[in-house]
Amino acid sequence: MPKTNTVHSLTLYRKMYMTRKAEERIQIEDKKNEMKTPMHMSMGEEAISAGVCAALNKRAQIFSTYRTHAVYLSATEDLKGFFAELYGKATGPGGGKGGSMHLANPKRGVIFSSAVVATNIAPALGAAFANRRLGNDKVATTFFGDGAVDEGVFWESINLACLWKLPVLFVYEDNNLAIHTPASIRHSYKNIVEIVKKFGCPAVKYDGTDVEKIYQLTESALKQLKSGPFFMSLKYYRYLEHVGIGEDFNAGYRSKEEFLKWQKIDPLDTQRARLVKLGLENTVLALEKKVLKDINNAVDLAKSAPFPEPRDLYRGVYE
Ligand SMILES: Cc1ncc(C[n+]2csc(CCOP(=O)(O)OP(=O)(O)O)c2C)c(N)n1
Ligand SMILES: [Mg+2]
Repeated sequence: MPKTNTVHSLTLYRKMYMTRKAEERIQIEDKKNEMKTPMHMSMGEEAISAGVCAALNKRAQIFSTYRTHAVYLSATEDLKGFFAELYGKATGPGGGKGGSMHLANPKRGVIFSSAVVATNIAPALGAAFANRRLGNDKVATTFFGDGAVDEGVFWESINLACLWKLPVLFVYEDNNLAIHTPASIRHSYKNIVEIVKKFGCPAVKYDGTDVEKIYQLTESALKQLKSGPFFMSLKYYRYLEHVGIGEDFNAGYRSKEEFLKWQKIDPLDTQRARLVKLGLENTVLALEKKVLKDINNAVDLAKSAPFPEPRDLYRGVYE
């Protein structure tokens, strides 16, 4: 593998490792009840965010759901801001008022995150329209789940994006669940990709656990955006409960066996094995050590940072 590709493969792994370990740290810290924010964890979906965000790089202009952790860290690698925001501190990118569901940092490519399902789709069209007029190189990208396509705004957005040939990247994160409800009793169709194609939008269905493949897919999608939107459907398995830091295999809507099957193709394990095969084990170990140190540092800093001032209550809300 050429050197540039090696560096790039390590970057993909770093983004995923950072997300997974930051969330494992959340699982420890959250029990202390100092982070007053509902957690929608990303475990299982790291390859999607890392692959797409690495390909977007500085061109990222992301509109995210409330399941923000992987997207935010993959786009920004900003552990300090991440933990500060979770602890509700003034040093967070949302001034401590956004929390886990509203992680955003427009200067670093994450425009906003919304807790209201599907509200982060249509604004990406507006951004794409503006980008085209301004002639800049930004890529309006919306990440959304299989629950979001149950809303009319998704279909209106696909329609308009195709009609106006807007350069929007649609990233459909398919975990087959809207909270506890499987797609089979929500969708009257089996294959969304085939429907989206009928609007005239190039669309592909892909494995959402292989970060290298997702990176390559995004790179090829970026080349096609000049002629209109691109839709990618990426299948993954949500490891944890819908909201919260724990497992929920005793809730009765899915089985632990299913989880164990998906764990065999865990995105981090796949990429790590690849890097080790390339003779990079020591580099990987050093990378992991550095990320863990950065997480410790970010948590310490967040804990000791000040809360926002009462006079800043409305700052950043309407301005
Ligand atoms: C407009 C709206 N309707 C309902 C809800 C309640 N709700 C929160 S998450 C969710 C499921 C969304 O599933 P999906 O889009 O697949 O995302 P995932 O949680 O699987 O990542 C629902 C229905 C909401 N937040 N907003
Ligand atoms: Mg879902």
